[in-house]
Amino acid sequence: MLHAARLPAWRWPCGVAPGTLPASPTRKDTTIARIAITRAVSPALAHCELSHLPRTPIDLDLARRQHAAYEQALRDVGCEVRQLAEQPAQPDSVFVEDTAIVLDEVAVITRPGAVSRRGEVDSIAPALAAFRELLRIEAPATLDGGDVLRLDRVLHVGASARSNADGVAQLARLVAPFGYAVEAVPIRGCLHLKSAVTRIDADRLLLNPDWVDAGAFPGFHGIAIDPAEPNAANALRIGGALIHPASCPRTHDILRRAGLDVRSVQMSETEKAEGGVTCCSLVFDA
Ligand code: CIR
Repeated sequence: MLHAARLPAWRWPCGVAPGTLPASPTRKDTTIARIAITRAVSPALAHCELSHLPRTPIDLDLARRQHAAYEQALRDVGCEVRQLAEQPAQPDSVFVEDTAIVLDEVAVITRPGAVSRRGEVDSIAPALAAFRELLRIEAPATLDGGDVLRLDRVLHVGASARSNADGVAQLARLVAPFGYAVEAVPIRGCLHLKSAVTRIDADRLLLNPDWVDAGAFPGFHGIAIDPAEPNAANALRIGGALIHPASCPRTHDILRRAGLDVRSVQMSETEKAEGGVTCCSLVFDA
């Protein structure tokens, strides 16, 4: 049930002015809304970081239309979408997932592994400060939100090219007081842990067994993607629905046969920038 009326007044998308939103979280409120923070596609998206894909032309207008449809899919599954202003100097800034880890109790502002992405965090922090106490990953640590898979009270962190051992150790120290354990997970051949595995319901994971071992997640049953769709393991679970890229129809069939409510979204242009469905939002209960 959504009771958005009890939330702070909404004043974006012209940028977040620190101080215009409440300085401290109001966790005692009994009302709950599911918030999805997104960011408008940067006009510089074509200059994105690429690790595993060759650079191919990105249609910016199509990227923006697809992003709008993605935001509509978030609304359709019950989210209140709050879009941050575009960052023209930050090509990858649509991928807000990498800038923060939002837990029930606190939010951790990350220090992205790609130097070109460090400027993305400054405007995420005031946006999240309306809802959570903020903690920060500090140099020399690096951590991308796309590497953090929360499974109940365990935060699994991909040992990727973006998240270093200092990042894992700092995260562990920051969240231990709130009852979370942190575990590093080896990955291979992909950008982030959540490129390789995401949670699809209470006890099942969707994974690409070429990129991560199911044995890293005891107590969870792994469903393998269709091998013809290596990027299919990145699914965004919200409530009982699963937002999933339209580029992976074979895996949709697997998921539907497994009883899941799959919501297909076209993501071709952000996929060329190595982004998936989880990357484009930070979803949490207010
Ligand atoms: C990058 O390489 O950082 C971006 N081009 C893609 C980031 C995708 N984010 C994610 O998987 N969480």
